[in-house]
Amino acid sequence: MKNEFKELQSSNPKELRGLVYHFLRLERKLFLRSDILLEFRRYCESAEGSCLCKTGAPIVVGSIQEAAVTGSSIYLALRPGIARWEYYRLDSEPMTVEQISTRDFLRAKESFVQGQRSDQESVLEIDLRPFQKASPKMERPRSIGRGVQFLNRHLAGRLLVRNGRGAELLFHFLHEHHHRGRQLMLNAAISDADGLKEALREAIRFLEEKPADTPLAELQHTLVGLGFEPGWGRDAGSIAEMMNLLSELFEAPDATLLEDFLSRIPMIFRLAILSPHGFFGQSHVLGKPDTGGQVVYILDQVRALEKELRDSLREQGLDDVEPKIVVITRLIPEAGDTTCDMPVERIHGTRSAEIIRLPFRHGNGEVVPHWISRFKVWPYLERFAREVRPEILGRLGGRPDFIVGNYSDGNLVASMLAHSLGVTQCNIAHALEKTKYLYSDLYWREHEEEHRFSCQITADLIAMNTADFIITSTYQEIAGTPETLGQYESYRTFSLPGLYRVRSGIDPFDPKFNIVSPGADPTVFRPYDAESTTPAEMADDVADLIHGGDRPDALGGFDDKEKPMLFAMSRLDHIKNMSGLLDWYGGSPELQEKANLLLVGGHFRAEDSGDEEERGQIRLMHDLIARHGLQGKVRWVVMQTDKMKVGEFYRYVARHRGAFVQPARFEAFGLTVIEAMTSGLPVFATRYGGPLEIIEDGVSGFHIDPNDGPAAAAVMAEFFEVCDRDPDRWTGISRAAMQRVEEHYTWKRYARRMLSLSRIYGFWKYMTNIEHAETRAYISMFYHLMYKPLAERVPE
Ligand code: UDP
Ligand code: LCN
Repeated sequence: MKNEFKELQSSNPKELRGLVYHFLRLERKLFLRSDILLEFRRYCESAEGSCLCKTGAPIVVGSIQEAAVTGSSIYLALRPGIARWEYYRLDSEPMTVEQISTRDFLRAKESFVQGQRSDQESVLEIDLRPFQKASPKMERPRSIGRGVQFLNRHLAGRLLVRNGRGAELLFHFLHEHHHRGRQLMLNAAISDADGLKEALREAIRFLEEKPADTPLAELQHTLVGLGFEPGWGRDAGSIAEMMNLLSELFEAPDATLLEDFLSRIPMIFRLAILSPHGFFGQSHVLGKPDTGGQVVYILDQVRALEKELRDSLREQGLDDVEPKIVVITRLIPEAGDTTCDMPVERIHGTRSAEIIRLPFRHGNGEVVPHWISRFKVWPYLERFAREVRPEILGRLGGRPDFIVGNYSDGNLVASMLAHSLGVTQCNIAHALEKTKYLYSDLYWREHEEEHRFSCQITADLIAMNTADFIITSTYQEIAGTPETLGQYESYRTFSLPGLYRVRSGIDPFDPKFNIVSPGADPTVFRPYDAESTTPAEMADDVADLIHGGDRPDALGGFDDKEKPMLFAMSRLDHIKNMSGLLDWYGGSPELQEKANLLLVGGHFRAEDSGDEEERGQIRLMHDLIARHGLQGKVRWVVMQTDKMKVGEFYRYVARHRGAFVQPARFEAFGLTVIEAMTSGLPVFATRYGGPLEIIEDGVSGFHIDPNDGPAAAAVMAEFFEVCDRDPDRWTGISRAAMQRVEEHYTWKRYARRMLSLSRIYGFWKYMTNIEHAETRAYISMFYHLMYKPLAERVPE
């Protein structure tokens, strides 16, 4: 953008100066992108600035993400492309434009909080770039989120082709595989890569003479004699196919062949998944504080992974090997109506997966009996990690093949455990709070009492950098869109004034990022027009909850029951914006004319809620219903904790040709969007976060802007209007929604992809020793000198 700025300065100096003054006159310190665009538009509408819109200014201004004003200078952060940043300072007298460093930009922002001190005092600076120099880096924004594939392409070329050393390494790698002391893949009869090539030729000859369905048991004796242990396949056909893949790889190495080959090797048997906070259980937990989609995600993930692992072990000829997955969480003695006080709980729908619970303990060893907000768990995590370690080893019968962390606390514990056990660490964020709360970094002190972002952001930075790979649900989670920054990208450069300044925290181009999107449980969420398997009693109850009369768990009702429904369901957090939806609906007679509003979530008596934020939302919702006179048009059903019933809600609304609304101010991913689309509901969902990527606007649903309620209401009203005239419109969107989910968002696809990535990653970790030892050492110092003191300050 440097040249564009120069050009502008020489062609329109007067107008550029005018623009700078326009911003200075506003006497604001910080501007977000939306404010900047608005003010630029205003300036261009004035006589003074009108000619700017015909210059390069709209492009330059369009790429500004943030501006900070100090005195007569404006500091700008420009994002000319996805995950690319440049910083500038504009001075008014005399008018100059200068490109500045990240440090100078951050320093200017810090000065709002720190005053002049930020200029004078030295501050801890974190810069991880030097550690990343040795690892291969992607360059194209399109490659972001496909890290392991990139590694595979990059390293296959480098390692396997060059001077034959790759073949020898590959041979040693195949020798490594065993399960509980039993050798798999190769035995001592083969002693080097040439021997392996020769043995492969013989084995393939032998196998190809047999009928393809000859079972392994009949072949095993000969194969073992040739040097091949179980793990290659279940019958002559599949074993020969796998062996041919390897022969081909030896002959002409190729990344796709390699991926195919690695995806079939029995490398993964045992997994530990961490989710310490919240009420983690299988029933009565949804809607409890801090327990939302993450629990749904993990339970569905475990079911899908166990099944995929078992299927692949069968394909590999290892029917007798049982995979084992454990989910580790905290035990909460005061667990109410949940099972969160049970040390062990079997996971329904799996053969052997378990939830293992260990309590948090105070420094003196006493068990913490009550629930603790996810924002305040920090002082307990190190001890928790120490205490769960032997439990994991005991339950799994050895070290896990990899450890998956969930959310900031789970990822930090995963980081400690993966290090102490020497295994691969995989992170899943679910939601990074940093981007959810405006200026949570800059004004961290204001949040400290309630949110402790100093701990959370520091924990995130630590866990991101120690992770071997990171799984995200969408692309935007990593790197945003051309206009907006990604959730991970927000950790690239930032300051916690008075604590530290990050010049380079995480790079969205890092190959550790991999997009693997979740789905919806197919046994619960089905198309509305599929044959019903819902028990009649449950179906009747759902119908009564929606269209019935007064009940203790449902408030309000519909005067005109023939109208389709707009359905929304979520926790009653401020950010979920259910009250916003109610307000838009209340403000739009057209929408009220076309549809009723069905809300599911929370409680409708504030005194029933244990959460202050929720109580505020409940009061606001009652107020809005009264203020807009919505009686007879709105039904409010309390949160639903039975998933089967939730599935029936979606289908019921779809059978009545309604639609689903996800009005959140920001939604990291949005499982309800996937559930609704799977059920065949047209969905109107926030354009901030995951739904922007899940839905193709106007094709498989609609994007709405939660900051423009009237426009959102108009889009919904228009949709129902069109459907009145043309019922095929509803069917078209409904079909496209189901197809979109089927093609991109299923747990089966997720499990296959995640296991394949883990195997490929495991292979390259072995081949190249991509340990991040230096990063670990640096981060370990950061943990001890920064994180621990911050965590100790959180009152226990
Ligand atoms: N949910 C539910 N009952 C409710 C509200 C929500 O079962 O009353 C479920 C919903 O079906 C979804 C999850 O909770 O599976 C919410 O996940 P999402 O990703 O939409 O949001 P989160 O709560 O994780 O922010
Ligand atoms: C947390 C969120 O905020 C949601 O957007 C996700 O769908 C959920 O976790 C599951 O990943």
